Amino acid sequence: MKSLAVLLGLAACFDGALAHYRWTSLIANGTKSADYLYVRQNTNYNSPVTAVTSNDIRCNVGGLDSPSTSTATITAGSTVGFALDQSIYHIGPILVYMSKAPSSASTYDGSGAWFKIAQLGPTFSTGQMNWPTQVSQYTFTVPKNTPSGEYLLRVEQIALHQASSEGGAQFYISCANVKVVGGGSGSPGPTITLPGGYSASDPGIKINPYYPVPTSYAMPGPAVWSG
Ligand SMILES: *[C@@H]1O[C@H](CO)[C@@H](O)[C@H](O)[C@H]1NC(C)=O
Ligand SMILES: [Cu+2]
Repeated sequence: MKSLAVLLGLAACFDGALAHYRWTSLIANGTKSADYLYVRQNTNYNSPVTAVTSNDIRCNVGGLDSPSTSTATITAGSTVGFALDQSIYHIGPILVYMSKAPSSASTYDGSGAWFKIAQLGPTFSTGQMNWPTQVSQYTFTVPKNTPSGEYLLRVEQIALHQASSEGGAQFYISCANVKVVGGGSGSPGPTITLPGGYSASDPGIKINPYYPVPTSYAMPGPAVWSG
């Protein structure tokens, strides 16, 4: 007869079909906005994206267009963020990217160049790799030198609990429509495309986070552009 612990363990493994934590709202001017006002709503309840070669890696399933999503005005150099509907409960890094829209953010499909503006990885202590826990929001600075204009702002958490086999990492993604004002004349980079910028075999994407305990972690994607 199976123990309760085993049953719970099995339930935790079949998480692909369950609703997960979602990045539902944008934080700007120190205020959390309404759910899906500025954040494009995905249509998969965050049953996570796992194929890095899919267009879904940009803005999640259903996020490539979102005519009902508004565009938030944000000031270059200010603190912006994303809040979740529930705290993150799988280990893994958080990364934030931007991509300039050819015209308006609301009609942009994210097929252009993406640059990274923030990331949060693990810390290491004797024999341990420690991940951020109880994260219910993540805030960061939009570089002061970001050129003014409309962008997609993309946040992702990459869950690594099943990442020891290729295709096992889970990508929890949301994109917001933003209009940067008060910007500068920086040249954001290095850039990647999505899909394209990640490989399923990247050392930060295919990794056994448990054993042997890693002593370093390579954040996926390009270096952070700090302006
Ligand atoms: C933030 O404040 C600026 C300046 O008052 C305003 O123009 C902008 O709309 C605000 N953005 C949001 C998302 O509330
Ligand atoms: Cu899960």
